[in-house]
Amino acid sequence: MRSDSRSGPVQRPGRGSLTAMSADRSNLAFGDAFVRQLHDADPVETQEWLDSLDAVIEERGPIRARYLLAKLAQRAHERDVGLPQVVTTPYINTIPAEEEPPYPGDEWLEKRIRRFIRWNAAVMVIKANHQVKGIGGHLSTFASSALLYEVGFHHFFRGKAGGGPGDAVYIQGHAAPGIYARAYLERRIDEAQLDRFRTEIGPNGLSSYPHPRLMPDFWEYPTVSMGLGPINSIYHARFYKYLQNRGIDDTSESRVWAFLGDGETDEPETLGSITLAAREGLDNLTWVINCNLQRLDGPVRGNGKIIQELETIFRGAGWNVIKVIWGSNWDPLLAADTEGALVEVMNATVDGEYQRYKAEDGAYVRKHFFGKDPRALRLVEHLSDDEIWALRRGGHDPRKVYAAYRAATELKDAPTVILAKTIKGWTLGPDVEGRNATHQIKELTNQQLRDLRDRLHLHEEIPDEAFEGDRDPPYYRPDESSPEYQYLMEARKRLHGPLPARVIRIRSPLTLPPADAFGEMYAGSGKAEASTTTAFTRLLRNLTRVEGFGRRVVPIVPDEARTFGMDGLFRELKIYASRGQLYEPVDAQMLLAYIEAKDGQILEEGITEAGATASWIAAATSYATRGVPMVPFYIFYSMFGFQRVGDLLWAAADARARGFLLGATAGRTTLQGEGLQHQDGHSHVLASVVPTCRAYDPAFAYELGVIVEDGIGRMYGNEEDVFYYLTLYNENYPMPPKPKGVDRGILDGLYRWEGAPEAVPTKAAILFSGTAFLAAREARDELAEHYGVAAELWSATSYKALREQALEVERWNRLHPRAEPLSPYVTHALSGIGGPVVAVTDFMRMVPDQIAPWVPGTYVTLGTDGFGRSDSRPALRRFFEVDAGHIVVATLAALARDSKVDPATVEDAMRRYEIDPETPAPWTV
Ligand SMILES: Cc1ncc(C[n+]2csc(CCOP(=O)(O)OP(=O)(O)O)c2C)c(N)n1
Ligand SMILES: [Mg+2]
Repeated sequence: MRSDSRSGPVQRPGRGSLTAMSADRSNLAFGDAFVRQLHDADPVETQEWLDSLDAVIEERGPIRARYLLAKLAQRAHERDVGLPQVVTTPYINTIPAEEEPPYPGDEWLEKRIRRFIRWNAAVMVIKANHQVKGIGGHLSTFASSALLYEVGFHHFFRGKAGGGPGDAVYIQGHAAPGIYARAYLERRIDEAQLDRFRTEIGPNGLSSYPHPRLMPDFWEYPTVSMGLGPINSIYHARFYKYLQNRGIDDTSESRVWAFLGDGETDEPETLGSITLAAREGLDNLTWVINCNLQRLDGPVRGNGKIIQELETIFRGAGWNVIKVIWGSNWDPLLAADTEGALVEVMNATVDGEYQRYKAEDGAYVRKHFFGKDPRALRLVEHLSDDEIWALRRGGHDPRKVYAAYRAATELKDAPTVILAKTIKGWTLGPDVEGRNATHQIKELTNQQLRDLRDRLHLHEEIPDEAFEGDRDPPYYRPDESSPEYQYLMEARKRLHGPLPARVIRIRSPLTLPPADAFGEMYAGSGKAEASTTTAFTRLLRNLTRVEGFGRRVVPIVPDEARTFGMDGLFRELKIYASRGQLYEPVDAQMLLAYIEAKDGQILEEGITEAGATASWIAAATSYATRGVPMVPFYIFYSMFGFQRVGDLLWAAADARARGFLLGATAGRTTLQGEGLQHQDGHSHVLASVVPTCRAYDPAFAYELGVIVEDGIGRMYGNEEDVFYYLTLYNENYPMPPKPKGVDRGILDGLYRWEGAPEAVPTKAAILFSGTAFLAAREARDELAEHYGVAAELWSATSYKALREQALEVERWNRLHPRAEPLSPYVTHALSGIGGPVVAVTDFMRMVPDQIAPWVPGTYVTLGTDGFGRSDSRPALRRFFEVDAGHIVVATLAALARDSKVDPATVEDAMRRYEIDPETPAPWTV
């Protein structure tokens, strides 16, 4: 293909030569795939154009030729000719110097403020490490991005004072020290707090990273697990458009800013949803990628250029890309570079070299960078080595950064990414700047600190005496009457107050649904069979119909609505589509038609569990971000929940998310046929690790109703920062009506569902959850009929809740040795059984094992440990040893241990139910 003469001479990508590289790439897309398929209506004319081009290349060189082609492409674009987009541009700033707006601030005062902040951030981390060896903290991330934040703080980020929700700013986790340092200047935190950076046990502690769970009045968005901030920011911005388009809240005055690291872009979550942002035209979203060319271990792309790589990806995805590579003092050099030699050197230099330059000096840069081309070298003849050294990177130049932010915020219909080139560890001195180890440096010697003080010109503020005797030098904040303080505060006043600040101010209260919204759940299904999934769909529909509340319900699905029988909601609630429906759907005539609408309520996220979870987080934190509580129900394959997006759900808990997660098609034997990758027997184990997740495994529609009703009350009435995980099954059976007096037990995790058959002497209890109810009930009947055992049936809706309550009681007892010991709920509830307790679940035994220490008497658990596989429900239940026969045998074996039945009885049951003791255990095969 490449040798085809029609596509022109093959250009080999020269080492790092971007011009060559981009020409080569566009040949592939443009020359081959496009031109070869077009009809040449006038070959003579074509040849004339080609000859002209050849002549320009030969006489004026490739740079002139490229200019002319670019100009032609520009004109073609202006005249709507429709050419494929160029995705890579030369390694220079996107905004030319002459198009920069004037800087609106006082550059000197802003520089002074930055210096104070840089100083305090460094001293805070260093002091923390002197106080507690190894406590950690980061100096160089913020050192590289200080200006990126500060331009935002002085000129862009809107706060919440005055009642509005302001902007949402996702701060890079490792930049936290700089944010504290600014808050200190603003008098929002004091020295005592700075001294407690990373010492959170006790009062006044500052958390290592942004954690709303730990600093609920300060941090808003957890970001330190790389990749999660970026994806959350996209869905956050999209959720603002959703609120706007549905007429629920005016979000037009809020922007979502996300600051991320260049290394962080390797996370699939970072780049995985960027096309959504472009497709949805999220002009309320601005990403600032701090391209310091380094990650933790070393260079991000030593052999390439991360900025160029990201430019291609983002442009290809439809984002507006603004590269901020070179500072203002490069402008005269670039203006003088009439032959394009300097740009060529810039293009040809790889990041590993750029990093090295900044760890050397001006003479080195002259020789190794400019020296690559004699014409480039001539451009800097008039500069001293020091002046060459002072040539700045774009991300450290306020004018360049301001111009980029301004352009980003003025653009309509597309998200913007700003690729800002910086130096990791900037201003921290030659031992830190650009060094591969810079990320983890958290201490500076007394001398290094003095040097930092000198570099920041803080001699007056931090005099020499401050360093005497190897003391930690003090923090510094200018007096309230100082011009710096006045300037800083004035800017924040103009922009509606400080930031970050997590303020819960309900601007649009939610009316809770009345009890009768749950009536259908409580009535039962009579003789008709239903699954808990269909019950949930009814409940969801009923809730969306509740006047005043229904509009706040946000159903979220990742391409599984049909799987869960929710397609019936498409017509009634409609699927959210920011541009409405531009086509007539194939099933338009049908009742269950796929209806999209601009004010649609359902968020149909497509096949992205990470995206759908981020979407859920956006809705689940709307009470805080906007003061508009929304009630999200995110329903998904339970196997693709915690297992797939566990870290996002952890971040959701950190962010104090409130909402419902529904793990459908739950269970390792109930979802028949699907096999190893689909059958979930452990999401309740994974859910058990999240402290604020209330996890339930209901068996009946009424249990579901009770849990959701209580959940809405807790989260939206009582303002509890918890969320719910409920598993739903797809097996049908008649849903019983709600018995009297069971609500408390359902919520606490356990209640007696049915007493034992009377007049049967031997006692036992069977605890079931979810669909294990069926086998439990059958086993109860078999035990009574064949073995004279009277087993009570108990529904165990939440082992997690039982365990947490028991742990609390146990702790109380431990710490109150003189008091009469209290009894955990589970112990108390099961105390009157008078026989063994057998628990059966469609999840791993680890789930019921959670309560083992507190069950009185003999306790046996049956569950689905091992890999799932495809087969029928009866075959799977036999295989995993959770069918009625196995429950009977387990109950009798427990009774035999307690010497209440003879071992021969157990053997008899094994024969009756054809259980072979030599069968290998399911988790071993
Ligand atoms: C998911 C995850 N993996 C690993 C880490 C550990 N980690 C913290 S910072 C860092 C490097 C960050 O590099 P970059 O994104 O370029 O940020 P910079 O500090 O250079 O601005 C790593 C690997 C993490 N915080 N989260
Ligand atoms: Mg980096």
